[in-house]
Parts: sequence; C-alpha cells; structure tokens
Amino acid sequence: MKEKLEQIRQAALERIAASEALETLNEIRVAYLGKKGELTGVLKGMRDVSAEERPRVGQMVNDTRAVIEAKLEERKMRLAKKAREEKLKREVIDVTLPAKKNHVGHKHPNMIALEEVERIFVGMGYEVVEGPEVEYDYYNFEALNIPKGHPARDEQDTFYINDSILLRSQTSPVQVRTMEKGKLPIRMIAPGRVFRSDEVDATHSPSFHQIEGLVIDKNITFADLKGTLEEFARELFGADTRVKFRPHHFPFTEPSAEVDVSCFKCHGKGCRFCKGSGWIEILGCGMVHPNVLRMCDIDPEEYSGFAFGVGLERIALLKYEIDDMRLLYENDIRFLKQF
Ligand code: 2U9
Repeated sequence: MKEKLEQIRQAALERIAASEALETLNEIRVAYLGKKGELTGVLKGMRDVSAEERPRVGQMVNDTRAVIEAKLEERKMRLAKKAREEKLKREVIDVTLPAKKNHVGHKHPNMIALEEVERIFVGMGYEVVEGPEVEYDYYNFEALNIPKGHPARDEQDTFYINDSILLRSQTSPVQVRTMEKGKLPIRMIAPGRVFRSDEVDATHSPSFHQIEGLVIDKNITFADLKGTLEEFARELFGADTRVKFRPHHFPFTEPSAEVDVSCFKCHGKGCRFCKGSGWIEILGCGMVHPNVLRMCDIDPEEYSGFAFGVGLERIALLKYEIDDMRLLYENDIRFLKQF
C-alpha cells in the first residue's frame, strides 16, 4: 500500500511539474483527487487493510493528498504569475512614440466675419436680433412695400411653402417684426440665413447669409447713414478705406444707394481683385420708405430711418481672399483652419 501511494505521489508531482496550463492542473486534480480519482480509489481499498494498520495507512493517504494539493496550488500560482507577466510584456506602451494628432474643429470664415461685423455695430450701440427662417409672405414682401405683382417678387425667385408662407429671401422681416412692437428708437442688426432659388456657382447659392441693419429715430438723415457705413467700412477693411455711394433702387428704401469701398488690396489703383476699377461693391442701403414706416404704424412725419443690407459670404470671400463661394459650404477642415 505504501509503495502504491508513493507511486501515485511521484506520478502526480511529475505531471504537475510538467503542466503548462491552468486547465491541465484541473485535469490532474480530477485524475488523482476527484471522486473517481486514483487516491480515492486507494481509500476505497482500505476495507482490505487490517484494523490496526488502518490509522497509519489513512494518515499516509491524507499526507499524500495534502502534498498533491499543495503542489497543485503552488503550480497554479506560478502559472498565473507567468501569464500576468506575459500579458504585461505584450501590453507594454512605448511612451517615446509620437502621439496621434487630435483634430480639433475651427471657426467657419462666415462666423469669424459675422462676429467682426457684430462687434462693430454693437460697439455703436446696436442690438443683434434674430427671427424665423420660415416667414409669412406679408413680412417678407407686403410690409416692405413689395405688393403682389411687383417685379421684385419675380427677381428674387422665392421658395414658397404655400400661398402665404415662404422661406425668407432677406432678413428684413426681422426688422418689420421689431418695428411692429412699437418700441422706438430702434438700432438693430439682423443677421441670418436667407433662401433664393439660385443655381450654385462661384458667387451664388440657394441658401446664404445676410446682415441687415435698421435705425429709426427722430431726425435721422442720409448723413447719418453715410457716416455710419463709412465708419463700418473703415473698421472692417482698414482706416484708409474710402466709400462711394451710387444711386440705386430698392422698393423698401427711398432714396436708395449701393456702396463701394476703395479696393483694400491696391488702395484704388486698380488690380485683379477689384477687376481694375479700384472699387469693390459691398452693400445696399437707403432711407426707409414712408410706406414701410406707415405699415408698421410709425408716423413718417415724426420718425425717419435708414436701412442697409450686406451679404455675409461676400464679406468673408473678400476679407479672406477666397475665390469660390462653394468652398464655404463644403466644411473641409483643411480649408477652414486657414482662417
Ligand atoms: C426694413 C426696411 C428696409 C434693407 C436693405 C439692402 C438695401 C440691400 C442686399 C445686399 C446684398 C441683399 O445680401 S444681398 O443680396 N440688400 O441692398 N437691404 S436696404 O432694407 C430694409 C430692411 C428692413 C424694415
């Protein structure tokens, strides 16, 4: 019996020492110590051992079991340690490797230009007001002295939703809504997206942005309009900028004008940028038409005002010397981060 136990012990310890995986250790445990295992088999054979020898043999079986269990545990710890070390070796991080570049976003040139324009007018005491992009025909046309059948309605090729609702073709409805509230005087700019059924090309898009301005007070004259826009042009394009007012026509202003600024590239000599003329057209403006004031319940005998409108994309293209408007709508970060 003693020899048999010695054999079992020897064989078990050899298999434990040779094992390379936790599963193998489990198999060994089952093979020797399990219900049908070899050592259990020896215990079952105790029936044939004499009564006086039984305690001694029993002790030997228990000792063998204890040795095998201890060795199993020891091997298990060693294998776990080895596995952990290999895992750490596999996962080692080379902190000297160059880091991956984190691409961050960038402000859109439209936004940079808008913030600049807002800064200039807020500095002159203007409020920034926003309004809905889906508008009533009334606010977009009627209240601006553009009745049904007026040629300006065809010119603008508006996106209609139904007979009386449309996508605004200008931000002027925001000023009409502000005037309707009846709180005077008014000094405001209305920036926002507008829509016109235009084909896409280097200078047109069916959706672009405008900034319109409106001042209503007693004794506002064309001189106020000229001084304000001259100051605006100088802040935006440089202190030596000159402005030129050319007579024009808009239904909502009378008199009306278009404003050119001296070319900030060649300072008026004429270059590729200003197409040789020395001047660049930047905005439209005029004194608010008495019909528009009356429709908003403002007495044109008591109050007068001026208004202007400028395309935000046009300012961004000019200021950052971008030659194709389509670049502003692609949102390619390689393009955007240049400004
Ligand atoms: C009210 C009364 C008058 C807004 C004005 C312009 C002249 C103008 C264009 C510039 C380029 C639009 O983006 S653009 O195509 N705008 O020339 N806009 S006066 O006049 C108003 C607005 C509101 C109540």
